[in-house]
Amino acid sequence: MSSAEAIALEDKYGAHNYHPLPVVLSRGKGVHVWDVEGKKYFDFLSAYSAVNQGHCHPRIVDALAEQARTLTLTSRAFYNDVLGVYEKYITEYFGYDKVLPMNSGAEGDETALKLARKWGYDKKGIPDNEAKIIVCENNFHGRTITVISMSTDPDARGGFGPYTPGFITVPYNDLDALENALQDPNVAGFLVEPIQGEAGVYVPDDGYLTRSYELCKKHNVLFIADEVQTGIARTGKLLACDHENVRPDILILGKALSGGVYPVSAVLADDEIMLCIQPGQHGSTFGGNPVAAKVAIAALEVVKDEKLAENATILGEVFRSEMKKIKSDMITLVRGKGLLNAIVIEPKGGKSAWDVCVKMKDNGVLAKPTHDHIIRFAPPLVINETELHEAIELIKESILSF
Ligand code: IF1
Repeated sequence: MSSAEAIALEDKYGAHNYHPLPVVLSRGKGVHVWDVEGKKYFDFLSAYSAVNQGHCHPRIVDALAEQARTLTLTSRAFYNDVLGVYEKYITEYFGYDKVLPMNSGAEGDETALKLARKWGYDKKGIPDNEAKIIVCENNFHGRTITVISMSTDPDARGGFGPYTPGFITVPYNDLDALENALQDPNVAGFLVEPIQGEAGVYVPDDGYLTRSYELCKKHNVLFIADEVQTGIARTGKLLACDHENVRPDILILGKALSGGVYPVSAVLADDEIMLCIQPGQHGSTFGGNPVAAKVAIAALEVVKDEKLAENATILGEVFRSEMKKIKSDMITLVRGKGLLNAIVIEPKGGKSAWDVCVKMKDNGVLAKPTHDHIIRFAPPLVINETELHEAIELIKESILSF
């Protein structure tokens, strides 16, 4: 199949809910992907940080294959011999009493919202149906109706009303605004991305997470961290919250929890919160299935065994310093943490971030703009220094070609 044929099929038979870069991929291995014509690329998007362990990591694929031949799905109507082992492994791995396993990141956020509201009613004594959740402007937490009800992005939320009520929006990285919003006694939780990914890799001021957490505790409000994109070693620590030693009351994981091999998400919390949901009050057909459980264990083992967080810290520094050396008036800002980075592109001669990404594609590096003028760079965390320098040269060449 040619690229043109594949694109035509998707255009004719698939919903038009994306506008992909014109490249048709057919194989992935480690930091590389190949298109149907056999051209090789560095993947600098990693499926939005779901492929932190590298494409088709053998240990994770083997875990998938072995369990897929044994028992794929029991539903939670019955027990199985894998889920409990996974639940023990992941709760000890992140240091929480319990986990509620789901599939997508959005389901993880929805689960966290239900937990926070239920805790608000059962434990904080908020009057029924009055619970509020504080969220940040320019957040991204998924695409469901309730999740976009929290969004301030017209593209994400426009045209899908009516919206779920009960959300208070504050500016990101603004402690005064948060403290002000926390005066409302009916606030159950504060949901925040430790670094705002989709917004363009906004790294908050040092201390923002710590002070936010402290303000939440002062007002008996749950601190809920959405680490779907920033978690699993992406920012140079196992969790982005670890940079400030903040332990979220509710932790939301997804994406690289499976290394991009299978849809796996998870919500972790201690008993006081988690046990507010009782049988029949939440669930999912595939949530915590045996294949997801085995895949997630393997994906988490790889993170530790291959020291992906340490590698992300070291190579993230290299990447940002090299990006800052590029002599181009198109680059107005370089920011990020670990291997979650972005450059802000000033359009030049009618050329935009999209044009830079198309040029990078031609030069063998795949990345995609977010919000028109920001290019996010997030290679798999298994990248080594030689590969990073090779990719940096291709990125430089692409930008300097304008
Ligand atoms: C798309 C964005 C990234 C997320 C955070 C929850 C979710 C996401 C912090 C939901 C998902 C994905 C969704 C995908 C593109 C990508 C994305 F551009 F949309 F915003 F990464 F920044 N919390 N992000 O980043 O997880 O339900 O997708 O498994 O929807 O276009 P999901």
